[in-house]
Amino acid sequence: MPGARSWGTLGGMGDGGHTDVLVIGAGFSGLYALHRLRSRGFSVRVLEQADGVGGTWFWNRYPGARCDSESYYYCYSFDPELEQEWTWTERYPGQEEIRGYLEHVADRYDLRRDIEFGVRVTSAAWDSGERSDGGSSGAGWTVTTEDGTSRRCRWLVTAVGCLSAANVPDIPGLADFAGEWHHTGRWPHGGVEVSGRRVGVVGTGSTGIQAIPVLAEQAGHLTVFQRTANYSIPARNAPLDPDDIEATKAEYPSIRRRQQASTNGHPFTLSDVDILDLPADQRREIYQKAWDRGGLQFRADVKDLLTDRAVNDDASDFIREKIRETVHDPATTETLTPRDHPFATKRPPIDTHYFETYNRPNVSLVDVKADPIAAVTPRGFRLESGAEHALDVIVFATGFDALTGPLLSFDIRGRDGVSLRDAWRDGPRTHLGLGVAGFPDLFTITGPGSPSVLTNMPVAIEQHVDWIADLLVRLRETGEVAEPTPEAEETWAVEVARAANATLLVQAASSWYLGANVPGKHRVFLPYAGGYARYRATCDDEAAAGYPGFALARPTAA
Ligand code: NA7
Repeated sequence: MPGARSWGTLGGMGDGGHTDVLVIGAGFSGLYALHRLRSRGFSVRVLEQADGVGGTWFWNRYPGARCDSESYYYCYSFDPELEQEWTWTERYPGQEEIRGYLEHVADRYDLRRDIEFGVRVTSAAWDSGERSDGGSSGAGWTVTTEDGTSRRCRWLVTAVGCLSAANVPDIPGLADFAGEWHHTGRWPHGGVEVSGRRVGVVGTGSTGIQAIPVLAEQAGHLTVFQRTANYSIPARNAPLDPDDIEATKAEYPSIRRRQQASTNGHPFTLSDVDILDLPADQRREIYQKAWDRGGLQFRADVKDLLTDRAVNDDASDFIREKIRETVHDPATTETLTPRDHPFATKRPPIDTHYFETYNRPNVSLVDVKADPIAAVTPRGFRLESGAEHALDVIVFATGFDALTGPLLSFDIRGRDGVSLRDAWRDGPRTHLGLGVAGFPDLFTITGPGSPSVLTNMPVAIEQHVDWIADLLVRLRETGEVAEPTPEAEETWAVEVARAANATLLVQAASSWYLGANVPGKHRVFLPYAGGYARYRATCDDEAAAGYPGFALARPTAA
């Protein structure tokens, strides 16, 4: 076959081995990519900067760190035996338990022998492999790590996560702070001593809302610095009952079918009730039931919540009323009441006693939208008004440079040495979130333009990896180099924008879905909001049609 070659013999590994695929990252994505690609006959190496597996669950060790998806479906589905042998202990898995699960997966599928830990990638550059004598040593990627060593592979797969580049606010004076400060996504492994100390938390997203009640129980005094008031639904976490665990295990095939057919990768049944047609008492009954059940399912229980502003206003009113009922102090209640965005247009947190925490005598709330943080002094924060807040520990629960941040944290260069940073100067462009024009044989698991953070991540990850694996099998057979076409990228950008604009999601001006949380970041809706099932069907159509969105070129034969 013209151009066909054994890419597995490209070599270049420091240990003299050979690799077809380099995967960057050993979280949910990287582990499954290694397993799946290995099972399809590829040689694979994973480069991971941490000392262990887990990705975001390796780093996010802040007090209260827990998944908002329920344990029975926040897990892999690729192996029914794994589903049966692993037993979750709580409704929502905590960080330690998820990390334990991923360690189990790494051991069970003998993944560690192909993972290099403590290795930070600094650059990746593609070349066509064409030699000056007209021959070719084969196209591929050269991946360089912090220690200066390089590895060569045919295909590069990024499994760097969507929420892994910490967003630490650039506040003047931080370096001079006499206490200690930490970002929740880089929490010290030995923990942080907060007992009896004055702790300040900046941020009331999902992370802050999880951490605040736990920190409040330990701290001498906890001050929350809130920029945007947030909605939250009670999680109602609890230990799992052994009978429920068995019932769930027996139902896994149907749970998985529902996830695959869903909008968000959750196995929830969407309500078909037009809620505004109902009288007030019946509407309230529906909201109350969803509130009592708890968790992200609240969204599924209210039809058109994210597409009809009147429906959303009604549901948002219910949550605002719950905040009023829970929080005792009227001024605190007012500051905590979200008014500037519809419910769930920013990632909706779920909580354990979040609003109740503001009734504690050792907790206070500061509105830093009204009076922003001007500087960090050696003693704490100084606000623009001149007010000072003395602190021993600052906790930045300030989120992440989402989706694009992890991919731009190292230097990726494609055809003609063009950098991804330059290619994405006016915002990210991808085909299906999986590849980028000008970057041949690069595949981005949960990249911008994929449903990623709008879905239950393991579902999206398995779909991406399986799809990429099928394409790589074809490329191995044909010897083709694959690269999205600019036309396909344009078509997909239009579809990503259309899908977002069909929802209320674009109405949250300060949302990280739009890149609005990072100063200077290009504003564009980053994930695909058209729904997981629709996205999967689009990917399947692309494959069935022979990948029309990709230029598939044969390299020069050696
Ligand atoms: P988020 O959801 O981005 O929340 C970050 C919070 O930090 C949010 O309340 C921000 O306010 C606040 N923030 C960010 N920068 C500042 C500055 N400079 N000053 C004051 N407040 C600030 O991140 P999370 O870690 O909570 O959650 C990320 C995802 O992880 C979550 O959605 C789940 O998918 C898991 P803002 O709202 O921008 O005004």
